[in-house]
Amino acid sequence: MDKKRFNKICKDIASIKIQGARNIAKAALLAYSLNPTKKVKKILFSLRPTEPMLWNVLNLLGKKSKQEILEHFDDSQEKINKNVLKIIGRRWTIFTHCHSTNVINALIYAKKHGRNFSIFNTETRPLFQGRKTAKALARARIPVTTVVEAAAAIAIKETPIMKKVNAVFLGADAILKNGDVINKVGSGMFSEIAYDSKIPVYIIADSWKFSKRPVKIEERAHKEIWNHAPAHIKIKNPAFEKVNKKFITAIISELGILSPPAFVRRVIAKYPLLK
Ligand code: RUB
Repeated sequence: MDKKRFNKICKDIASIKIQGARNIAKAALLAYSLNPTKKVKKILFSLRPTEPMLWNVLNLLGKKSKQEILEHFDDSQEKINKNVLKIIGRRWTIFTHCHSTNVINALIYAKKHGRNFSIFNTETRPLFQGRKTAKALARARIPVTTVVEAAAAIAIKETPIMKKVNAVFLGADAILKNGDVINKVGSGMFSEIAYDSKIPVYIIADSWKFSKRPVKIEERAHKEIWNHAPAHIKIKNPAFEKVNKKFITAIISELGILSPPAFVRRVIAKYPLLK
């Protein structure tokens, strides 16, 4: 195997240089196909513990070809884009968090298809993935305003442009069999704020993020929050958070625009091999 290439992919996944469920799964597929052994699979699974799309993709290899799996990523994104286009209203303001390729690609597609909307996004501490999102949207000429997470309630409920945002769009790392979703920490809190203000919350995600198994929440290095913190200060750095299905208006995937329970029924029927 090309050890140098393999190690570089692992390092980039672990350090969040490669981030987001979809990019991680694609990169892991590439790394695994360099040397498809049980040991390599175990190493790849351990890099980001909250990523069922990574497990699903590696477990499907053998039952589906690498080419078929790669095609799935693009086909499903195309269908997601078309589904998202159906729901974006005129002059909407949309709130989003962290960096999700499923969300960003759908927004760029909507812009290209004549939708006029603007975005509020969070900077996403501690690693600032929100800046990546803001840059990608600005490059696509989508008006974007970045806020600190602490300003999220203000941004969601009373933006300077409109009374409140029209919708919250979030990606997903995992969609669980009870219909709850796991996404970047903060997602649960923002969804609850939106729910209380009767603002719809859409999860925009490839259905291969579905997991029948329980999913562990990754706890990341404390130094991401406070490097060289004085002694006796405890730091917690959970990377993800559950979004209760009651806050979710719909999961928009390649399978359609579905309520969480309807999504779970559809994904199990369509992809019985997903674990
Ligand atoms: C990224 C994150 C994204 C999901 C979905 O967290 O929470 O919303 O992974 O991304 P991190 P995508 O930066 O810790 O990986 O739509 O790209 O699959």
